[in-house]
Amino acid sequence: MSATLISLSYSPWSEKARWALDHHGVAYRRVAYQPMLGEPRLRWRTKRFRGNVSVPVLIAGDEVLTDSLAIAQYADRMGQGAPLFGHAGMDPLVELADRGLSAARAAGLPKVLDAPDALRELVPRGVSKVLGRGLSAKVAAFGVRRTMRKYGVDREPAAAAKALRGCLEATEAALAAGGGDYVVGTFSYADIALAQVVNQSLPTDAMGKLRLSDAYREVCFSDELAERFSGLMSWRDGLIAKHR
Ligand SMILES: N[C@@H](CCC(=O)N[C@@H](CS)C(=O)NCC(=O)O)C(=O)O
Repeated sequence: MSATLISLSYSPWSEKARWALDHHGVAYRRVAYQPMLGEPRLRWRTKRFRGNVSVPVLIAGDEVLTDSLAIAQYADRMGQGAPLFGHAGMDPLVELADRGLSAARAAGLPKVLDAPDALRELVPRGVSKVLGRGLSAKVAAFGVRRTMRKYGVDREPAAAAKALRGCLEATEAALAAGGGDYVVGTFSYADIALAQVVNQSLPTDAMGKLRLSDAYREVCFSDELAERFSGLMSWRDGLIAKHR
C-alpha cells in the first residue's frame, strides 16, 4: 500500500517533502490539509493530542513522519533517484533554509492580513461561496492571526524582512562557492530547501508544483528585492525546470 502525504498545496514546507518524494519516485497518495478545519483529523491520524501539529505529514505503514526533513530523508532511504543527503557541507545550508522560511513566514503573514484578496484566496471556494466576500476575509484573517500566534510571528515584520534578506545573501554566497548551479556542487536537499526560501520571498508563476495564489504573490513580491536577487530567481527557475 502506498504512503499517504497530508500537505498544503501552497506551503513551501509541504513542497520540500513532495519534491523529495517525487525526485525519488516514491509513490504516495496526496491528501489536502485544511488549516483549522483539518486539525482534529490530523491529530487523530498522527496520535498527537497535545501541542502544535503541522503539515507535511507522511504516513507510511507504521511510520508517521511529521516533518519535511524527516520525509525527505525517508524518500532518500526508500527511493531510486540520486541521493539528496550525505553531501559535504549541506547541513548548515538546510538550517539556513529553515531560518529563511521562518523569516519569510514572519515577513509575509502580517502583509497578508492587510490584503483582503489574498485573505479570501485562503478560504476554500465552496466555503467562500456560502460566507460571501466580507465574511470570508474575516474568517481568513482569524486563521492568519492564529497561525501567527502558533509560529510566534510578530505583527511588525521589519526584523523578519532583514533576516530574510540575510538568508538570501547567504544563499547567493553558497551558490557561488558551490560553482553556480548547486549550493554544495551537486543537486541536494539543500537546493530544494533554499529554493523554497527564494520562492517565498520572490514568488513567480513558474514554481513547479507549489501553488501560491496570485494575490499572495502580489503581496510578497518586491521589485527592489527582485532586482537585487535576480540571479537567485534565475537559479530557482533553472532548478525547477531541471529537477522538478
Ligand atoms: N517543521 C515543520 C514545519 C511545517 C510547517 O511550518 N507547516 C505549516 C506550513 S504553512 C503548517 O502546517 N501550517 C498550517 C497550520 O499550522 O495549521 C516541517 O518542516 O515540516
